Amino acid sequence: MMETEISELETKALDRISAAHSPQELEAVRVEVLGRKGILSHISKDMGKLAPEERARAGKLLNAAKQAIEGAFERRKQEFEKTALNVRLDAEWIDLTLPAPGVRPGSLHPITQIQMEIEDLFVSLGFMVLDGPEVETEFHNFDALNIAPEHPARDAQDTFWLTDGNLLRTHTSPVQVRGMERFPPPLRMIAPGRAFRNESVDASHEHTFYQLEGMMIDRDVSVAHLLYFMKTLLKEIFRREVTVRLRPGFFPFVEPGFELDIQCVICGGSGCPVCKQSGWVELLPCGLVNPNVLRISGLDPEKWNGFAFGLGLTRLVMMRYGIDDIRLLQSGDLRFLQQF
Ligand code: FA5
Repeated sequence: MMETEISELETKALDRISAAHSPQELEAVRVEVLGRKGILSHISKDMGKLAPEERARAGKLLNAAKQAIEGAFERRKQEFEKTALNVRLDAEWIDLTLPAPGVRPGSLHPITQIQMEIEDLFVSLGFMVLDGPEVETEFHNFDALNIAPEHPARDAQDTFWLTDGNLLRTHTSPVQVRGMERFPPPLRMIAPGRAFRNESVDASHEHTFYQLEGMMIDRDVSVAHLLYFMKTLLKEIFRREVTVRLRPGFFPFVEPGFELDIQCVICGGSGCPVCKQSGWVELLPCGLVNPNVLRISGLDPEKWNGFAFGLGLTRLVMMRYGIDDIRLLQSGDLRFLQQF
């Protein structure tokens, strides 16, 4: 009688275990069948009432049933755990080859981009690219460029003087001098970099801005050579017709000297804060190297001459992209920078 009860119980329990839909359902079956107050322990208590012979048989059967049910329970439990793990792995799977969400790749600053374009152009024309210190000596920034001691450019209002007598270079022209000191002629060099002036800041003036110096020393260099290189530079950068004008300009280190201005692309020449209502933007002062400058650097002006120019790189970037305020360029404002 008890034996039938045990084998029916076993079949039913195994069916319920395999039919369980969730770990909770499975656990309920375990408590009900295998638990301390469960059916099996109930039956085992009842066994005390049986005759010893019958008890031995039923005991064996009960143990076998218990083992079978426990085994089935363990297997089903592991199945549930495996499924749960797979679900979690699926949900947490990350493709490490995808770009991280929300992080935009950066880009080069527009000044750097144009600087690199100009460097490529001049390298293709046989020029080398030189670097010079931003903290300069008075000699390289002024004396060697034939700028007299009483010249107003040396004034504390324009120049950031350092306490040791050096200064923050006011232009990239001292790299001309360093180039001549280091490399014997013929010499073709450009030198991009920062310049610093103690000036009040407005839409077209910064205290820290970029220039790009250029110099060519050779025999019989003429204004025609200078204009050829300046035109090539502007054509390459703007890739469209821009109106320029050339007028005499005075710089102690060139003779003759010129100012090459570009018609303001912000207002089309009608006048705005960038061009100070003049319609023109000073961009590219240049000229033939003053013989005194050659002499100071140890070159014989009877044998060598050349041209030099000092491109206002920051202003060029403004004209190329139609930027109407120079302060945007070094503002670090991502809304501005992300456009490039
Ligand atoms: C000079 O600095 C000369 N060293 C240039 C030169 C080199 C002439 C070689 C002849 C031969 P200037 O002070 O004009 O020149 O400055 C050159 C350019 O730098 C200007 O045309 C302008 O485009 C730019 N610039 C000057 N001051 C500022 C400023 N505060 N902010 C932004 N750009 C400026």
